[in-house]
Amino acid sequence: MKNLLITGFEPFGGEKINPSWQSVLALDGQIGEYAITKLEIPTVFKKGAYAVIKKAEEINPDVIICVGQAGGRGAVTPEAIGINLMDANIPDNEGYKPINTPIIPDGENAYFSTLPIREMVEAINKEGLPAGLSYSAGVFVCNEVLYTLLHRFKGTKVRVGFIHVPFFPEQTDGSKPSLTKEQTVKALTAAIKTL
Ligand code: PCA
Repeated sequence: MKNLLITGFEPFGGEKINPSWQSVLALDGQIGEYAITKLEIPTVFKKGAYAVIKKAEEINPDVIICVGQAGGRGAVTPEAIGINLMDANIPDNEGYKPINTPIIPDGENAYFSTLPIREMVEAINKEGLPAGLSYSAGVFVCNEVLYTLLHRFKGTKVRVGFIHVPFFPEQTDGSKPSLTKEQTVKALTAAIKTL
């Protein structure tokens, strides 16, 4: 049995729920040959990434997938790249709003995801659900978590990546795209089966 650590975020930006954690929480405890460990992490710079690293040091996962909300996106989007930049439009859940600040001052400019992101997109599409590659995880906490983890696990056997998911229907008046929890869980499950 292999180990997958999968995380979702707490709500942020005035939302009452975060579809990333709601969906992660609803995943089966075992998918294919992976035992699934689920973790909710704070939408707070540094603390979110630290929580993932701490749990990873405890359970030695083969793969880490972080899932986050991308309100306004209409598809489940595996992220291709994390960049060394924080440039927040809104404060994180502890009021920190870094502008034009590197995540790791002497770190690489960027790292590529080490997940099978193309296969994941294909697998989700095969379920009849919308998916696409994304080449920007933004410049808020999600990108910071992705970049920090790719930096931390570079050169190790641990595969690391990030998947953004749309709003749930109850988060929008219909003017923004959404996927239900059932659809999002189905998409994440299909993605995990490509590992
Ligand atoms: N989405 C935010 C941070 C937490 C989340 O779920 C982001 O895309 O940066």
